[in-house]
Order: sequence, then structure tokens, then C-alpha cells
Amino acid sequence: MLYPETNEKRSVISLDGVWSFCLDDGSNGGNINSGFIERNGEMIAVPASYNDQKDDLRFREHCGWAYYSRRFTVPEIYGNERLVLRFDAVTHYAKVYIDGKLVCEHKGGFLPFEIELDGIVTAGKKSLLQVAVNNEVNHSTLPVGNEEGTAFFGSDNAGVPSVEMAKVWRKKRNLPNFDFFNYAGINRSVRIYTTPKDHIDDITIVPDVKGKDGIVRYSVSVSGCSDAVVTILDRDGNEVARASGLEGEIVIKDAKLWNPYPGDPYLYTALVTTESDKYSLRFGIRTVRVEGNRFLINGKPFFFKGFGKHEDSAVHGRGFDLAYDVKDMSLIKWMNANSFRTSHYPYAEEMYDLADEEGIVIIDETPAVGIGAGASQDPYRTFNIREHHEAVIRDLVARDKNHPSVVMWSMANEPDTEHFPLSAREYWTSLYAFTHAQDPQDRPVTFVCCQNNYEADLSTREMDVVCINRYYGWYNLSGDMEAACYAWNIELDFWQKINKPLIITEYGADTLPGFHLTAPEMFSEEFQVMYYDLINREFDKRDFVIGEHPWNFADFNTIQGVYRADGNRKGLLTRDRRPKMAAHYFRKRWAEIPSFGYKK
Ligand code: GCB
Repeated sequence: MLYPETNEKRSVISLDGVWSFCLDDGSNGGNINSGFIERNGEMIAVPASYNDQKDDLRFREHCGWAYYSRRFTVPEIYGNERLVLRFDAVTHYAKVYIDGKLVCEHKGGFLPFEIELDGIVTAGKKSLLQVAVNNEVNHSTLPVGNEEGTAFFGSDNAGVPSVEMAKVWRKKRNLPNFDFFNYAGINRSVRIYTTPKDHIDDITIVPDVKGKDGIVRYSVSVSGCSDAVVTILDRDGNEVARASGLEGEIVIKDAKLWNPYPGDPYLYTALVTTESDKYSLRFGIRTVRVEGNRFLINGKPFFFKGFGKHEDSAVHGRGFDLAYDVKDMSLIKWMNANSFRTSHYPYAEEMYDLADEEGIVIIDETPAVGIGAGASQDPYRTFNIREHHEAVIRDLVARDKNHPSVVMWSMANEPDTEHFPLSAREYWTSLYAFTHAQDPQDRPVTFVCCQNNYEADLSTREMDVVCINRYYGWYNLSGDMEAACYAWNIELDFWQKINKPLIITEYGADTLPGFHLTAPEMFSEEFQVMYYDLINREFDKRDFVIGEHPWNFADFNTIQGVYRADGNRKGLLTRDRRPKMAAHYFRKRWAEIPSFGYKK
């Protein structure tokens, strides 16, 4: 799927701004025709989550439908163009109405969807756009919500069996099976873009390297056009190669490769023109391959220094904020990191563009978090998620396939692979094959495992790279770093025998900025530094540990509960991006660890 672009042939009309908004009172079920929206509308900013924009628990805790509404007019000059309405992300379920007519439904809160406006909107005439948004999470959504009445970190069932408690709860509530706030609404931009009637639908680029040359296999899908010319421009805009045809192979002599930070992330532009349309796509030439227990980028062993992140900031919630994205990129480089995982959902497209530009490597994750955790029945047989999971992977790859920064797909975070190991293995290995088949670049595929009983888990070892989240010294063996390091070594001995590359995708300790101790104990800044320093020394002894991603880049908001004071505090930075001592610690450590060749 192409990102909207303005050029000689195309233009973009932003529908971001202040919309009218209201929460459902439980009586409308996502339908917009009762006059309810007109009677109850109040101002809300788009894009942004609605939860923290008002000073009222009803917005924060809302569960169910909410309604957005605004009017728009497409300028008359676009009367002969194809018009497409694009939502970059609506969380988690959207019903889109134009002039009272349902024109689209979309499930999944983190990927774009589009509506062709031909026959629906007339240029020069005012239209009413209304969006019903549902934020419910359950056993058929990704991320997964709990249906049995137990909140992940909730404490409101004090001593009462949760199933009993659920009966007396008066209001409907979400019980997320994940540790980040269930921010909802129109979280990313809304636009109408124009293209000529005969137009380019999609472009796929598959780069390779042969000796000193770059090889670019491409394909262009079109509607109404019969041919395409692809011109490759270098960074300065000079033509370096050209081909014609809807698919083909282009050789770029003495190509400059896209290299991760602090190397040069060289980007070329593929300028695609047809008889009527034009689109320019930036891409990089690089290779990605797993070999033995190495992860090779451009044929050299790469070491992942970076983070699990979140899209999370005050007021905006999970709403798109370009300034935060730019700032985060700056901080990633300031800490001498080279990578991050889009934990626990696909991020805004703009972030991937920045990563391409800065040479920051991405592990691209779906929103499949919490599958089965704590479930009493086999989730792979009882949850209705497979079809949706495949749709999300298909759309994720279609959206992000051309980004050089994306080097691996993560199908999920922390599914249960331990209690129903055989059906888990069947689910994950078949989805692994499905994901590989979707990707024209055939990047490595994984999911992130958290099972304490890692020997019982038969799925993680089947992935291209083993990714594990572990909290020895925090949730278990709390504060006892000697025991934590011992436990780490027992586990690393196990993975060593599996003989695959391993990335520690999460480890960390909640830390209150400004809380200092001379003898480091939990929650102090000194403890966080000691925790990482001691554990990292163990990782350094193991060649197959090819990456360390402390959890988390920054403090973030989550569901309230006894484990969480003002959110999850495991950030190396505070939520407003100020460094804790551990940020300085990693900045120094990673200055001495090269992106390539750290582990031979
Ligand atoms: C995990 C989860 C992450 C949580 C983290 C924690 O394993 O993947 O979403 O936030 O632990 O801090 O508990």
C-alpha cells in the first residue's frame, strides 16, 4: 500500500483537526442515525486518542462505541480525479459513514485502510463524514482482551472470584490482556488523496547485492495503465539507472548500500511514471539473512542495540505525534542504539520513514499480544483469531515491505506456548510459513516468547531468531541479582544448544526517577543500572546473544493496578523523555559496541 504523496499528478487533503465527538451510552451499537451524535457532540482533536483529552473518567475508562463527525468539501478542481479517503489507523474497529451511508468497516487498530470515493462524494459538494469507533478487546481481537473477568494488572476483584465479580459490575469494561493503556479513537491522520483515474496502485522493490552492484527487482501494479517507466535516482537526484515495463530487474553499478547507524543509510528513489500517473518511492539496497547463529545485514554480523518502545505520550495517548517521533529518533542515536521493536503493534508509517533515513533497524511487530496468557483452555482452539491474525500480517507486510529499516517480522508478543505446546507449535509454525510467503523480500520471521518454562515451549525454537522477554531480578528473584544472573545462565545454556541467534527483546526494572540509594535496591536509579550492568556481562559471554533491547525506551501509560504507579516505569527515559541514570549507562556501553562484528 502506497503512502499518500503530493506531486504533479497527485494531491493530499488533510482532514486532521478538531472534530465533533461523543461516547456512546450503550444504546446505539455503532449506528449513527438516531440523532445521538448531533445532540451530544463535543470537540476532540484528530489525530489523537480520545481518552486523555478530557478531564473525566468516562473518557478514560470508556468501553464500547464512540462517534466522530465532521464535514468536508473536496475542491471542484479535483472533479476528474480519483478520490480516496484514507485512515492511517482507527483503534480498534471502525465503521465509516458518508452522508449517512455505511461505506466501510475495518477491524484492527494499527494499520491503514482506504475507501474509494467514486460515486460516494462529489467534488465541490459538502459531505458529512462520521466514524463509529469501538475499543473493545476480547478473544477475537488483536491485542487480546480477557473475557473471563480478570484484568491483567487489575486489583478490583479483591478476594472475590473474578467470574462472580463480573456479574455485579454494572458497567461494561475492557479487561486488556496486555500491559499498555488501551488508548482508542482516530489515532492517526485522516486524508483524502487524489490520483488520476488511470493510476499506479502499488510498487514492490526487492533489493539484492551482486559484487559491487545493486540489483533491484521491481513490480508495479496499475489500474488502467499499460506500461511504466522506473527511473532510479541517487541521493542527489541524478539518474543512475532506468527500466521500462510493469516488472523487471535493474542493475545499479557500484551501488551504495543502506547501512545501519552509525553507518551511512544511503537511500535511492524509484521514480515510477505511467502515461498518466507518477509516484516516487525511497528505498535502500541492503541484504538481510540469518546464518547459523548470526544475523547478517549486508553480509556482516549485526548486533541489535536498542529498545522495545511504545507510541505513548501525555495528552495524545497513542495518537500520532511527529515531533515525538523525531525526538525519539534523536534519543535513539544519542544512546548509541541502532534498533527498536515496534512493541506491541505496527507504528505510524512516518516512523519507518524516519528510521530509513537515520539507519535505525526495525523489528516490525503485529498487535498480537496476549494470546492465551492466563487462559484455562487452549487458546489456539478456542480463540477466534487466526483469520484476523493472517489479515493483519498480510496488511502489515503490504504496508511496510519496501522499508530498508524493517529487517524482521515479529508475529506476536508473549503468546502462551507453554501450556498447549503442540497446538501452539502448529499455530506458530504455520503462521511463520504464511508470513514468509507474504514478504517479497523474505525477511526473517519470529515471535517474542516469555515462557518461564522454556523447555516445554516447542514453538520459539522453530523461529529464524529466538526472541525472549525475561525479568529475572524483577518479577522473579526480585532484587537478588546474584540469583538472577545464575538463572540467566541456566536459561542461556539451554538456548545455546538450540543453536540459533538470540535477541533479548525485553528485560528491565521499574525505576522512579530521582529515587537514589547508595546500596541499590529495587525502584532506585542505582538498581536499574546495576541490574543492566550485571546481566549485560552475562550476555557478553555468549556469542549467540546477538542483541539486547532493554524494556522500555521510555515510561508509558498502562492500566491502573497494584503493580503500576503512574504507569509502567521501566523506561530508560521518563515519559517526557528525560534520561534516567540507566540511559547514560547504555549510552556509554553502546558507544563501545559496534553495530557490526561485535560477536564474531
Ligand atoms: C512484558 C510485556 C510488556 C510489559 C512488560 C512489563 O513481558 O511484553 O508488554 O510491559 O513485560 O513491564 O511487565
